[in-house]
Amino acid sequence: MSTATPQKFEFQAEIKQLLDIVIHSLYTEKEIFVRELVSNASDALEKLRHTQITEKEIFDDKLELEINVTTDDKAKTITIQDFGIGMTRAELVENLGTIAHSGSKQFLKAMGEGGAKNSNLIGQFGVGFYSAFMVAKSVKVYSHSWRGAEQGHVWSSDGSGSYEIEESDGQRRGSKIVIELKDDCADYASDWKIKEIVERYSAFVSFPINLNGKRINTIQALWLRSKNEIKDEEYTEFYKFQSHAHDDPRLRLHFSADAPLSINALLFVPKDNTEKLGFSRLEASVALYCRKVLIDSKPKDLLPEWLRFLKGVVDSEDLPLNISRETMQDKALIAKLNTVITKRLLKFLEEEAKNRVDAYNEFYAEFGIFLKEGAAMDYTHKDSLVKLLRFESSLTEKGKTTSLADYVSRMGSEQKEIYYLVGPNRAALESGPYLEGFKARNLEVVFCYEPVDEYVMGNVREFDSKKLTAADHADVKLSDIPKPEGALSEDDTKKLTSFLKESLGARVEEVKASDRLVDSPALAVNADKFMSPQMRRMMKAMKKDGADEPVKVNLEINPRSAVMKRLFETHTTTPDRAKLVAEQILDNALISAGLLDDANPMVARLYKLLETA
Ligand code: FE6
Repeated sequence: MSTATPQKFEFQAEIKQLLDIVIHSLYTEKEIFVRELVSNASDALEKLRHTQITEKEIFDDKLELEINVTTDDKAKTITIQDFGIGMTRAELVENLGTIAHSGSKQFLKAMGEGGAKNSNLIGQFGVGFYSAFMVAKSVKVYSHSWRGAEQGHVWSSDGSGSYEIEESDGQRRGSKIVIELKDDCADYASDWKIKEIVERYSAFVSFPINLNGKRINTIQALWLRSKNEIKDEEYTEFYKFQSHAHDDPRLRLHFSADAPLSINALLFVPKDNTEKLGFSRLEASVALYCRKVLIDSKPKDLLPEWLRFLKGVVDSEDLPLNISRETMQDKALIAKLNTVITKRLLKFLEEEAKNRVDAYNEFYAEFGIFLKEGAAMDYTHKDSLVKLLRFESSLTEKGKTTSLADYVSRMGSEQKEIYYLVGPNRAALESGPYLEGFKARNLEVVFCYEPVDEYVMGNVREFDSKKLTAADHADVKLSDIPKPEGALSEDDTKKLTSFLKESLGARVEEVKASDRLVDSPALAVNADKFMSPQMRRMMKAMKKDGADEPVKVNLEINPRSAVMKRLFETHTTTPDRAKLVAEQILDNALISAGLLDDANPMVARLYKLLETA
């Protein structure tokens, strides 16, 4: 049979169907044809590299292992050329023209099973070449096999149902795919557009890619190289490239795993938390790759929400390129990746916290809020996350922090709970009335300064089997300490608390003698099981229902304080004035608790008291 004249072939029915599906289901992502053809070229080069090791005779053996992309906006063509293993005539026919070619049937099946619209499918099954017909009026494939004895050929088709093959002289080794673009796809003949697409999807292909003679991929897939060969500057350069960042990374984690999944990951924590600076909420931006080819630059479920501050790359060979958020199987695979990577990252942070305390604390000051979010919301990793939290406390110096584990190690044997107070800053908590009872008993209190802390502590609930307890809550029971001299007797105290309850009426749930006051005359403790003062403030700020209901507080008084002793004397002699004082004491306590909504009545009353002072 002579092959010198063009031979015409009909596409098999299955191929027509395949072409049809590719063209019609992926038309929203036409640009991926570039990724597919570049991936094919890269695979062909990789195969040649292997062949060079085992075979002596290679056609055109001096050629560089590189990919050349050229565009011609006048002729409306784009050409992708590789010097890889190339195809013989038989291979050209076989690779395209027969459905026997392994991937096609599976591909059709997968597309039918909900994979349509998924551009990753197509590379997976080795049918990426077909995507060229989304943008092509006609496609010509010039190819010469690495086997020297072969002739070169050109395959051509307009994708409508048939193709031709004829001999072609003067071919270099490898394949050259020339696409004559449809009129409405002429964009793909523009240099900048192709540059953008190649940089997006194929930036880490290991062979040089030249676009119109200029090298465009200069950054390596660092995550696949071994750690001890990589310099800090290379990591930084990679981080800046990958994350479009201008800062230096604060922390990095480069690791690989083989079981249960093959993973190569390179993760970075940036210098600054931009959410804290008031920028918008971060989006997941650790990109997912399979063997250096981008699958998704913002995969939503690859990492938990609270890790949205991470940058970098996860590459897994085990991913089917047809990964989809729809199928159960793939969801499970991503979930598995998620767990493995999150666990590894938590282990890394734990090591940092232990071995590089200052760096960890600086990281925590910037990004700790995300760990708190995780501790409160992510039940799977809660325990590891709570260990990573840091707080100031009544026993730390200002600006120094403690872990809950260290707090627990300092607890006396009779202490059963971990106490915390939420307030705007250290000074406010130290001068408020709540701390003194704990101080007098040598009980450490964790200080929380962020509005979310209330919510976090409430959700975390316990650490190391010890309950986290708000030190300003009515349920806190403190042990007896010896009563100092000169306090009101128990009887007199009873009389005074009855008087106060009578005077204050519905404004208080209960009035009682306090076991937690040392210096202050009185304090208000939150008696609301469901709403803390901080929550109430937040709800008021958001104008939520329920925030306007009267607060439920207990008033606790200090029978040792001069104010109370004096009030006890006057409550029988000048009851009207004593009633005003009682109300003033309650308002003072509410101010300290951050629960006084309207100061005007208090100011008016104070003037009244001052009149007779
Ligand atoms: C995909 C054209 C059929 C090689 N190099 C490159 N592409 C390749 C192969 N493919 N298959 C092998 C393909 C075509 C037709 C399949 Br017709 F590009 N670059 Cl070795």
